[in-house]
Amino acid sequence: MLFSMPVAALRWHIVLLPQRLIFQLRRLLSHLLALPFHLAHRTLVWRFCQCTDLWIATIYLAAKEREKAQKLAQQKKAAEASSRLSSGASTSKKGGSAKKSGSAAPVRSMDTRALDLSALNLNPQDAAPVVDELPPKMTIAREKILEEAAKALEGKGQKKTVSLVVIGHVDAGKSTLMGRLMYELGKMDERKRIANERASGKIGKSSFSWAWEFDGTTEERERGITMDVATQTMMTPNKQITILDAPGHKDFIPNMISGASQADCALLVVDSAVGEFEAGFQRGGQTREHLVLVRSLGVAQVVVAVNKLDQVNWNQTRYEEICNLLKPFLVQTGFQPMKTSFVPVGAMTGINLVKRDQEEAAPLEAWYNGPTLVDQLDRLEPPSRDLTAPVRFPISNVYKSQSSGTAVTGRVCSGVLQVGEKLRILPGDETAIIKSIQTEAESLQWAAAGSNVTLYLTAIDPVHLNIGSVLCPINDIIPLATTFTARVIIFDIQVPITAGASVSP
Ligand SMILES: Nc1nc2c(ncn2[C@@H]2O[C@H](COP(=O)(O)OP(=O)(O)OP(=O)(O)O)[C@@H](O)[C@H]2O)c(=O)[nH]1
Ligand SMILES: [Mg+2]
Repeated sequence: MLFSMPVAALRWHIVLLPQRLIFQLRRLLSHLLALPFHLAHRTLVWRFCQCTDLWIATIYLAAKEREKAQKLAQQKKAAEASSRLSSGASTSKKGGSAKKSGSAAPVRSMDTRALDLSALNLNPQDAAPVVDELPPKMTIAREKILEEAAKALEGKGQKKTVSLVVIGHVDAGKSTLMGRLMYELGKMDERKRIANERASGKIGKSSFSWAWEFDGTTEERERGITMDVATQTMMTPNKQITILDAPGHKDFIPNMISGASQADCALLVVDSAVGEFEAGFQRGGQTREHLVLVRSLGVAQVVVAVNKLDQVNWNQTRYEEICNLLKPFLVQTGFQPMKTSFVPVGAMTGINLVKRDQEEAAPLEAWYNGPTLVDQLDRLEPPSRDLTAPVRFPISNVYKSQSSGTAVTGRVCSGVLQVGEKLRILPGDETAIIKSIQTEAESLQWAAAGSNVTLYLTAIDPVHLNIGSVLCPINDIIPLATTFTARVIIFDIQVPITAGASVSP
């Protein structure tokens, strides 16, 4: 393409221009010769001139014809190339969102440098090759995954994984507690701490600086409340814990439920300040509501962090009062006393999270010598996981990432899945292929029951992916049902519900 113009110009100067000059010279010569003999040899000379003209014109036309033929051949070649390209484009459309994801995995590679598309007047965008995406293949035998997953469950060679939803009344200090814990465990560095402290101070929200580790959106930071579940991973001596920091405000209960539905255990944070604990624990308070919700979603173990004890001067009586109010309610909600534990903490100052050797911890040290919060979390036991059952992956969130395409997040409830596996999306008839599996920390080849992961999918249009849909194996889908039994939890109602009453979801 770059060289086609100079070559054409060169051809014109080297071949055609001299020919035209010769043509003009011969014409002049023939006229000069013809003049003296004009009358006598008029016919003869005229014919000679005509012949000369014809000869030169023939050469000129032949050159022109050759040039035209070459151009036509190029056009034909380019048209063939273009039709091959458009057939490539239609193949990628079949792949649905795969093309839109913009991920770099070209299916066809065509050497466009060899093609001269100039004659087609295509602009560069039209001529660009359409990038298609080859779905990855399954590479690991199912038996091998099952073997490795079983080893991980037993904690052989690696830490057991547990997911933990952080719940409690609004402003109990959930995000502050988790942010500070990240710092104490070395997951948040000093630079980040200082940056959060400065930036939160600038907008007059310095008391929320620890919470900023989890409250990441501008709106959350400006309003000083958590609105959606934020996820991070932390390591305790024996466990790898996925933290799901849920919102406490009642407006965001659906988001809290989405977090709780992905959790094995719960960390309930309560504010020990006088009047604050009571506000969360009374009817309609989120301490009560969250506990009922997590239990009904299958969570059986709960750690209660009694927070903000600095506000009551680390008063032991207040701590015990709170524990005594909560214990019967926990039993009533369905938590076994064996599976509940209590720990006094000061989230802001980091007291009794990982250690309590700070000066400010002295009043607590005077009456408490039990485990720290991390000790308690390290004792959480993951529930049994059904590895051999068919895959069930309820979608908690759907989004489109610029680099990797369509993504769904959630927890593998049962079975094992791997990169390259084709899954059915229920309800509906659509299928998708797993392009990659990600956790917060790493990229995986496979994931097993109990893992909270992000699946990047290919060969699916994102319109078919909805929160609440379930991914299943294509040959082992959730059976269809015409009736089902639901357990409905009713919180505050004004009028009693009677048989036959119509309800809206
Ligand atoms: N005095 C004192 N204040 C605390 C402590 N922990 C948290 N706070 C304050 O409590 C307020 C609320 O903290 P957050 O961490 O945002 O509370 P939250 O439970 O995450 O709130 P939502 O997620 O919106 O329900 C902030 O102003 C914190 O500074 C503590 O140990 N002592
Ligand atoms: Mg919060």
